[in-house]
Amino acid sequence: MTEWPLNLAAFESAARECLPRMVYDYYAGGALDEITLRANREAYDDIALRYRVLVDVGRRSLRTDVLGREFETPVLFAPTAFHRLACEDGELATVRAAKTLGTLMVLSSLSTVPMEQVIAQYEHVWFQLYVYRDRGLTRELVARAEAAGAGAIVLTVDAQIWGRRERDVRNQFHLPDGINVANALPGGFGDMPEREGDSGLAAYVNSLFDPALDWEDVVWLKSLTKLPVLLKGIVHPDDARLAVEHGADGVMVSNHGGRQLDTACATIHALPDVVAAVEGQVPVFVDGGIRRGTDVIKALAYGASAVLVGRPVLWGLAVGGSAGIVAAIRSLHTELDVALALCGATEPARVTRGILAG
Ligand code: FNR
Ligand code: LAC
Repeated sequence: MTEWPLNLAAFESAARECLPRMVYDYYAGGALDEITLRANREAYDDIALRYRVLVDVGRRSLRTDVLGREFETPVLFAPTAFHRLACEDGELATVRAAKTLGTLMVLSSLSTVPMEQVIAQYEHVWFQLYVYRDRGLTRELVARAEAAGAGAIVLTVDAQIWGRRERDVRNQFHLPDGINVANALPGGFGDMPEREGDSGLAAYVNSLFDPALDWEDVVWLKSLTKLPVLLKGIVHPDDARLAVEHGADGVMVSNHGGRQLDTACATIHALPDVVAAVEGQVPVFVDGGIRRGTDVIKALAYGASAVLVGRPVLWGLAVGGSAGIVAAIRSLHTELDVALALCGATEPARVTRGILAG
């Protein structure tokens, strides 16, 4: 493709054109009535910017510190499953894009390329963990990620039971032949059952992931690894406090992109209380519905260290592989750069709460 879509909404439209219906629906969809899915995005529109003027913004940068490392941008890649549904190279294409952009990639447990191959491509990959009932397999996943060179473990805490995603039920979502849960193949959990009349992924998760996960498991996970452990899927300030108490090295405010508990609050509304609760002891990140440069500014203003995007990466991947992701995320960077300058800030770290009206 010589001319890329103009913005992330246009990337999504182009991706819808080129993906099979079952795949597009799996990527795009949310739980039940998709109220949270929409709220994540729309909540940003209701926050107004009270910009500053007459600041010299002639020299600007998007550079951002994440856990002591400097990245080219505050826009990180959220973990998303099954990239080979969008592009033959799958997660290998994604990690190449992360490297080109100088950002961080969080690799899903449900990768369709073995984690070792992905992590070998780039020094800034974190591994997202789903805890299997089979704790031996879980321990092995953590050990493999650490041995392969992952920089942190991101424990997803909002998906012990699968949200009901009606699009996937209707489409009887399953992995086509030749695509599997590559990280779990040695454990014998690489294949997803095809269930008549239901989502194959829901069947996989509900039978294999551990619904008994609790705070003691955070301590257990910390004991398994020297890597930082971040918790993804927190929206309540009391949980943010508990996360810090149990040794979490960071918190990701997320509702899984509206795919789990429908009518859960928009993440940008949950962010300020979580930031207040952790009292600067650990960094706070946010994802969900970030589609415009101004959305990023608002998240930073509420105290996020950086943001993550999920679906925008998948749209770029579907439209143009690795180059497509780079183009999609660069469109967001362009908007962010303009928004920063027009808010009177020269870099993400200089965005303050004062630029939010009200
Ligand atoms: C996800 N998400 C997710 N999260 C996670 O911890 N592990 C995973 O494997 C996945 N898989 C996944 C697949 C797809 C198709 C989507 C859309 C999302 C959730 C993801 O990390 C993130 O929280 C949301 O995608 C953020 O919202 P946006 O940016 O997609 O609106
Ligand atoms: C999802 C997963 C895999 O949301 O987390 O589909």
